[in-house]
Amino acid sequence: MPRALVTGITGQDGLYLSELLLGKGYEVFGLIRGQNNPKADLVRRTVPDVTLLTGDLTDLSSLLRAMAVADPDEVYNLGAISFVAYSWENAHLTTEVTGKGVLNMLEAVRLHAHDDTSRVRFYQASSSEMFGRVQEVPQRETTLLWPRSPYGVAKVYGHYMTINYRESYGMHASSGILFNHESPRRGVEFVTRKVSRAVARIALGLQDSVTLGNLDARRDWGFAGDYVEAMWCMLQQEVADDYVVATGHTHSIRELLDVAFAHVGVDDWSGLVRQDKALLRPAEVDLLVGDASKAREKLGWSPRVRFEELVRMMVDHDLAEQRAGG
Ligand code: NDP
Ligand code: GDR
Repeated sequence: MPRALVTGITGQDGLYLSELLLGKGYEVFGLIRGQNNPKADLVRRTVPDVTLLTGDLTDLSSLLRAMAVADPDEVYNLGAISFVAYSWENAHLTTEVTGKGVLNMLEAVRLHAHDDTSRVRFYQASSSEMFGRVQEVPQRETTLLWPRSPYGVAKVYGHYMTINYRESYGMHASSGILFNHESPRRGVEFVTRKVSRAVARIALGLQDSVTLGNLDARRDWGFAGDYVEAMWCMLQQEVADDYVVATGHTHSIRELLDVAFAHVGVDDWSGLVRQDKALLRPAEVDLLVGDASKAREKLGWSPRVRFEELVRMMVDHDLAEQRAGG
């Protein structure tokens, strides 16, 4: 039975990836931080077969302990402070967790594996946010990185540290440069879920409007359930490498609003959406659209769920959740 250690187990991707790995017969260990983490119950309910180990990406000794207990064949480093807007207000903490946390996890793998570093395969959750200021469209593995947020800068550090451990120690370490991926499990702070939840509540008469920031930014949005398959595929390759994972289609926040409101029968949402300058970011990433041809050719991966279907899935989930009392 292969063994996997997943950091960020309480997050959107941690849950989908755990389900995928358990379905493939893995023994799965999940790193969970904090004393009495409020999301522990959700993990226990959703993936009861996962063994939870206490640890924090900022605490190397806890990572070494987790490695000793899990003794994994594969490590998926999904843990991070992942909300871009928050990263300006908490830049040092974001750097510690999202950036240096990767170094800590790589060191824990290296020290645990002693000289035999290829024994443990490592996945790093890199991000399209690393592309930042538009240099090339669509963005691919070779596109110049120009991050526009403390989060993006921290991810670039983690990305290059992963490559460095591959080149320095022969570690089987891969980075997935994943574009935005969403689902009904997406945190409510992110724009897709904020919109799907608000649209459901407006349709049910529970709120009057939703307040957003920049409506013109464009994102390449896919379904998280599809994207965790790409993570797993990367670690099954003979040689470690880096891959863009994206749909190749881009949509604005306005288009997201069009699809979400249309699903509840509202064609003109202009009176239901407010804009607040406080929600604009100090520096914005205007346009993301990825070229995933390398993942398609080498991993045989392609996304299944399209944008419209994804948005409708999220609104339907939120309608059901709100009807049941939120
Ligand atoms: P979430 O925000 O849903 O989950 C983040 C996870 O990181 C949570 O489980 C959180 O645990 C954990 N975490 C936070 N701080 C620490 C810490 N100090 N030590 C250990 N764990 C910690 O993110 P997603 O599931 O959406 O994303 C997974 C990864 O992929 C992240 O690294 C993200 O940056 C990256 N990514 C995500 C994309 C997306 O569109 N979803 C796209 C590209 C990259 P806790 O319950 O303790 O808060
Ligand atoms: P992003 O996702 O920053 O791309 O990072 P988010 O959903 O937060 O923002 C997407 C775009 O929507 C605009 N926007 C708003 N965003 C939020 N959250 N709330 C609003 O009210 C709002 N109004 C407009 C933003 O300005 C932005 O342009 C996500 C995270 O999952 C990262 O961890 C991951 O690395 C990247 O995707 C790829």
